[in-house]
Amino acid sequence: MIQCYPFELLPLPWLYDALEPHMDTETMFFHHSRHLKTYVDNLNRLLKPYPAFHDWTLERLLTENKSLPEEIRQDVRNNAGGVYSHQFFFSGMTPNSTKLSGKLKNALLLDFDTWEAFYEVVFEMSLKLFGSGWLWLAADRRGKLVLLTLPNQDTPLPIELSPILNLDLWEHAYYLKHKNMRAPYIKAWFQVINWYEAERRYQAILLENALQNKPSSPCCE
Ligand code: MN3
Repeated sequence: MIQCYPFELLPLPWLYDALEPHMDTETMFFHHSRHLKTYVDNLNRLLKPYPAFHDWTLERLLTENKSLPEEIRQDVRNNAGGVYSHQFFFSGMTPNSTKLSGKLKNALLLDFDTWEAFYEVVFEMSLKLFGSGWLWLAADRRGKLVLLTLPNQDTPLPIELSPILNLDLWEHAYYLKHKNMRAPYIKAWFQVINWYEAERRYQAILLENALQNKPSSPCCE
């Protein structure tokens, strides 16, 4: 779905209590209706006086952030990043039971050998991120998987990585239920990852990469 100014608070793909007991109702309510809404409102307020950017998508505001006027550049980066990351995070979770499968499973096992090894790396990286930020599973232009953590509301888009999954590591994502304990929250996230959506995203990235790498003129011998 292509979104431009004025951005809207999109509804969650499920009810606030749908991810219980893994993600609690109160956190989901505040996370969506307060935190995400604030990013949406701030982004609209920032862009309102700049009609030249009203047809820019969230992705473009982030990848071409350096082209924005300096006085709004960092705030747009933070708030467009906040909108993009949260929408991506929420739609990457589901109350339905899904399984890692397909091309993403193959790529993941190629890099990490076993599911357990992948789990350990994600867990450790998420635990180690100091301060607020996100864990991202992304793919590069060749479809190779990349795991990284980024601070604040930064996304992998400006460094030419296409995201597959992300995990919110800001304290507001878990404090109401787990207080200062990040580890049980990371574990809970693994219970609600939408692996079908992750596979759909990965296949879309591979398709786009293939189209971009296609020679522009037909090869004739
Ligand atoms: Mn958040």
